[in-house]
Amino acid sequence: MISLLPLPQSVSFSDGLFVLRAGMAVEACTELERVATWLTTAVGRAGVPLTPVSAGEESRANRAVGVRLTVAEDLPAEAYRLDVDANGIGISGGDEAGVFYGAQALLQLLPERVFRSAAVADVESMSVPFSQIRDEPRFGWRGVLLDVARHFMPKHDLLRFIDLMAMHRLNLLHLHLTDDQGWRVEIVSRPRLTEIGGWRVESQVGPPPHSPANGRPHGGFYTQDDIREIVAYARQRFIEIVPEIDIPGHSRAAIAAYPELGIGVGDDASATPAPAVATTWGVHAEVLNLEDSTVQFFRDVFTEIMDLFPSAYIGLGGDECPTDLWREDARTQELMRARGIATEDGAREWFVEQIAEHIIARGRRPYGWDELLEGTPPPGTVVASWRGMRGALAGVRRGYDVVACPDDKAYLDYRQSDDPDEPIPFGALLSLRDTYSFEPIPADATPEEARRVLGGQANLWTEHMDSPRTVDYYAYPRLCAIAEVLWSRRRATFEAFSARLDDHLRRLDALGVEYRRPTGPLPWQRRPEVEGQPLTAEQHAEHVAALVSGIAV
Ligand code: TNX
Repeated sequence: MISLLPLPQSVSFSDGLFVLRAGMAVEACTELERVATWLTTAVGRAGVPLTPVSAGEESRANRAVGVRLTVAEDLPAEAYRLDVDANGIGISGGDEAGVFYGAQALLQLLPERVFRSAAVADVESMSVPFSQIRDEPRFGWRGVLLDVARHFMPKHDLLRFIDLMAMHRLNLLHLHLTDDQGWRVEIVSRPRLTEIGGWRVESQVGPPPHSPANGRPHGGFYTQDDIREIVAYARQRFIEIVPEIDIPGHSRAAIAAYPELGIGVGDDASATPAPAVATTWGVHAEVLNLEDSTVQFFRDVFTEIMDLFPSAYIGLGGDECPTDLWREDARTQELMRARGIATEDGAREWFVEQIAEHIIARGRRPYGWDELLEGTPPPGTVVASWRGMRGALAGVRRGYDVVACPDDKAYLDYRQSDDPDEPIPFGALLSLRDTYSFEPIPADATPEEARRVLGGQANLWTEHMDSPRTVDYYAYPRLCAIAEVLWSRRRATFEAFSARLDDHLRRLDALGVEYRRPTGPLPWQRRPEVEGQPLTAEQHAEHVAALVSGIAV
């Protein structure tokens, strides 16, 4: 039996094999040309060259049709049907994306060598068991956050990351592009953001505050053409990229580049030197000031971002914004009085609102962290619940659409086991089993409230992932579990999931993914020199409860 992952709504196999041979046609209507080309390329490079042909085209007459791709009016968006019998392989989808997901499922029915980049056997055919699959996703927001700010991911590796997402039918990449430790996207009108903000002199190795630094510069950024390329590449794989520019906290890289955005930096006697791009992790005190010019600066930044990213959602952060500098700064207090802002928390809400309104005015939806619910974000704002599920419940009750990414189920920077060899143990224990128990709908939500849960996402914060190889280790196989939770309309037992995963890992092997082995880290995946800072479940729960107490449910 073949293991499919994510688990389809229904699947049945029957006796018999269809043999897909070199030279066979992949027949598709014009609307499905992109998917036909994608499938032909995937199977072709693994050694079975197929030929895409238009449905009804003459040239089809002299070719056996191996695969037929069609759009089916009776299926909803993203749903597909896959039928394999003696006549060949038929994939129909409710839309182009549905057909693409059917094609992804087909690859899993083929021998795992289809996931290699070139032929490894002198056989120009692959056999497919007779089968029937009916499938449709549970959620429309099947996301992953990738933090390219803490550690930059080179473009080539990001494209590979997108391919792996598509294989798991994840459809939304939340790109965390800016933070205290780096600014990773070119902004043409403000070049210093990447010239200065795009690199730091060294990095902390291990959890803050006490881990040592490595003395090694780190940097990198995507040019606007890189971004256009990445967005188009993702779109071909039915993945929407949602950019995030984090304001008004997590802004030290921007302030390092343009000190006039910060607090207490000026030419009077009280001026302090501009901060450098942060070299340590954790929450930093530097925040944006409340000047009109600073708001305008970020309106301009978001305008360029919205021109680059066609996404319906635009991330503005809003998380972890310390208010001490605002409280202590006379000019900020003066601005607060002038703007009728009573408290420093109100100052954060005010700043977020200036940018949120700018996003809404351009027909997009603001997207930010659950700290936004400590205030009242504009209607239409989408809230990501990260400090457990409290933000998700509070959000839906107040009429907001939410995305679930509770840290205790979906933070893939947390340690995968209690094994003393686990690299840089950090946060609570988040095993594969834990990720598979992730449930995006808050337990107490009514059916109407549940409809406001757009879906969920895993978050890959990269403080402790200094290379794409390490991202592989933290992401896989836990991301396989989360992908299944977000896609599948039925939940298997963890044991049944694990059994399918064993087969699925052979696919990841063929692709060269350096996932965490079920037996633990390989010797070179360990970091014995870094102490880490594991928390027990109790310590972690206490920590989160204190953080999230500002949100009323
Ligand atoms: C909290 S989640 C953060 C990130 C860190 C992460 C580490 C969120 C909105 N903020 O800045 O990288 O914890 O686990």
